[in-house]
Amino acid sequence: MYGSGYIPGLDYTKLNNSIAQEDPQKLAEFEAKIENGDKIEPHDWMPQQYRKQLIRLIEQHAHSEIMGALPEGTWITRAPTLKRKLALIAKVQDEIGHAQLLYAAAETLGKPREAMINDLLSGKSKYSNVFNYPAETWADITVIGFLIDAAAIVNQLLNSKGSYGPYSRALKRICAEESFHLKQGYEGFVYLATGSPKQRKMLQDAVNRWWPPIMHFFGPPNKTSVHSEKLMKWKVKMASNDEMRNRFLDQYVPKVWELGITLPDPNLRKNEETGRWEYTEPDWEEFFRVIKGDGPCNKERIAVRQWAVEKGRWVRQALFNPSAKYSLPVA
Ligand code: BYC
Repeated sequence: MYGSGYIPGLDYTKLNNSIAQEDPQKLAEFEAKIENGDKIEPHDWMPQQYRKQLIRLIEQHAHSEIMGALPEGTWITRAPTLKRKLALIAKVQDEIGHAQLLYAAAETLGKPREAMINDLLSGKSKYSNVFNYPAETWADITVIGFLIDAAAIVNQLLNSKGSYGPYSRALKRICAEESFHLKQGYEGFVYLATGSPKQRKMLQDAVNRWWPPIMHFFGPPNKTSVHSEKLMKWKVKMASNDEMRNRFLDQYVPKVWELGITLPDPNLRKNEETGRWEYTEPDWEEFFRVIKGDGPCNKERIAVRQWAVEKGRWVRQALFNPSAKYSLPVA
């Protein structure tokens, strides 16, 4: 009922976690291809666990894009100027487009889109922690546009060099658009940081609120990351969670500090000898609570998606099965 790139013939629900039963010859050839930097394409042989992990990760990424549009979407009607309203509408539209690209990439692995949406609604599939927090003021939109888009670009630029062709190509296109969002976000951030005392305070408060979720964005520390080892071996993930976090801090903390905006961590500093950033570990218990569905906005976000599924059903029916009878929703 959601259409597009789904390749039938594979029962994704029967994928298991074991590589022990894989044909060793095929596995060796697959790993040699990856080692060589070749791309894996949908019809190539791949271990069950590679397929399963990719479905999990790409699907989670797609869900994050549609959920990410929600906090931003709540500010379209309240944007401070027409210029900013138009730019925000365009950005939200882009994020939904990213989800379309990513769902299509995940479908090439055998999971139908309807199943992905059902798993999002039931809480079986996760989406990015950051989108479970409210956007309280216009400055929150600016922080999302600058720092969350920046964090996403660090992750996506690296993984666009990954081994699975459809994901890698989707990420390249997404990064081109995200780079534009980042410029837009940074411009808005500089505008508030160099504005009136009230604007600066609004921005500083938003940065303070968003800093812990942004630190969480790259996932738990390496030593507790569950999937990194396998994903990095198979070049799905091109850097560890801590490495991505470090790259983000390296590129963006100086940009925040040079505007006189502070970050709510007294231990945040770059160790010039090691080149690594030192920081207070964010509250990882909060992170796990939020991604398991107990964040400030989880219920609200899922309810909006549920509403969209119900209100859009007749459109999907009309598109994919035009001769069938369908009923228009009552306004
Ligand atoms: N949020 O073993 P680990 C955007 C989960 S949207 C939620 O290290 P992995 C934008 C993880 O799933 C772009 N859950 O995981 C849109 C696992 O749980 P399960 C968002 C997280 O996969 C609109 C457990 O924690 N980007 O830019 O090796 C407006 C253990 O973690 C998170 C993506 O989605 C998290 N932050 O690495 C503006 C990138 N972190 O599944 C902007 C795609 C970890 O075993 N995802 N978990 O139950 C990835 O690259 C990887 O999944 C991660 C985590 C690096 C995030």
